[in-house]
Amino acid sequence: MNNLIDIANQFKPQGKVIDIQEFGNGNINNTFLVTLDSQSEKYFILQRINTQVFRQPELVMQNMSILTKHVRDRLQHFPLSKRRWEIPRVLLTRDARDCWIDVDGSFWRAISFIEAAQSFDTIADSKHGYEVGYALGMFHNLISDLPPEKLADTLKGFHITPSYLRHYEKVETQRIVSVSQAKEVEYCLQFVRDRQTWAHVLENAKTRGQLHLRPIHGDPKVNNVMFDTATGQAIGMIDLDTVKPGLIHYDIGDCLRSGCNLLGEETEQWEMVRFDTDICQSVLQGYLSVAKDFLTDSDYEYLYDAIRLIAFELGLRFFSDYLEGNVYFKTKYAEHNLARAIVQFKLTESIESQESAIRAIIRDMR
Ligand code: GN1
Ligand code: MG
Repeated sequence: MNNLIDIANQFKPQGKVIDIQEFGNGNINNTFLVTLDSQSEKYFILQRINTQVFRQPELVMQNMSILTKHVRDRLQHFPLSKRRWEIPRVLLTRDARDCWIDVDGSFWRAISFIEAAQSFDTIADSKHGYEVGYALGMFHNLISDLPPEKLADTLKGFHITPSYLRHYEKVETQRIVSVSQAKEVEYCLQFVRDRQTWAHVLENAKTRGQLHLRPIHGDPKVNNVMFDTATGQAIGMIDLDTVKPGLIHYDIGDCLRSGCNLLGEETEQWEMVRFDTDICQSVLQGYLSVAKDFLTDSDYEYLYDAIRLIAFELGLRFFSDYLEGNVYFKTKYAEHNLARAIVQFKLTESIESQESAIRAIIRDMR
């Protein structure tokens, strides 16, 4: 705790640090909420970046600064008339740096806390779904004129499904865990086997020039959308570590795979996992209410595949990590990543079984 207070104090807090608590449930970084004895800014967020995952954390900070500056400039010139919109601010250290490296070599950074706002792990109803879609659409809208080459590639291979497959093939042959859950593991092995060739769908479309790189959020799951506590309106997206050039399809797919699974990605009730098409419709309506102008015909063509693929891909990432001995995602027990993988595979199955309904929703919105 003392150590944490020392680190928090590096970021010139506007008052005395009176409390530091673990915050949120991220799978990669360590996040803390710092409470201050202050009238003006009562809280800020302190994070230790996992440098096993983000090998060049300084580039993560660089992307964050470029993106947040771009959004702030846009909003200054074209303010949103009907709602509040927030983007976290990077807080600087006493020597005006955007990070603090501690004695152990850990990489720390601080960002502002968005007041009078909250996030949710699952979507409650269609109105909530519309707002989640609106948040991602507005996020994309505000950066649609930011050239993607201004952003660094901070996480090579992120959301490139064929790279995850190659990695999977490697760990699958050199499994280091003793596999006790034989039935579940066999289900996952077969599940991946059956979808191996299709998994190239978005990357092939990119190679053919049908889909183009743009700046993306990278991790727009439901609990990264902030809601105003009074109005219930979405007012911003947090967790900007994975901002980088990519396909907006990764974002739309990730938002829908997380939002339309009403049991949430940590559920233990695998058999009950469904992809809710009503919520899908409301999320897409919210998204398109602010994103229609920059979607091309090809973008629409690949939306269904994106939804199916990102659910499959996350399942594949969890499963590979399980086979490898849980080296990437934080886990609470040995089979945690296996359980998470099955949830995503069941969700993928549900998406596949509703393909015509999902395609019809997309078609009717064009
Ligand atoms: C990770 O750490 P968190 O929860 O923000 C992961 C995402 C996954 C997500 C699944 C850098 O995000 O890609 O979708 O877990 N982030 C990284 O919950 O791999
Ligand atoms: Mg994240």
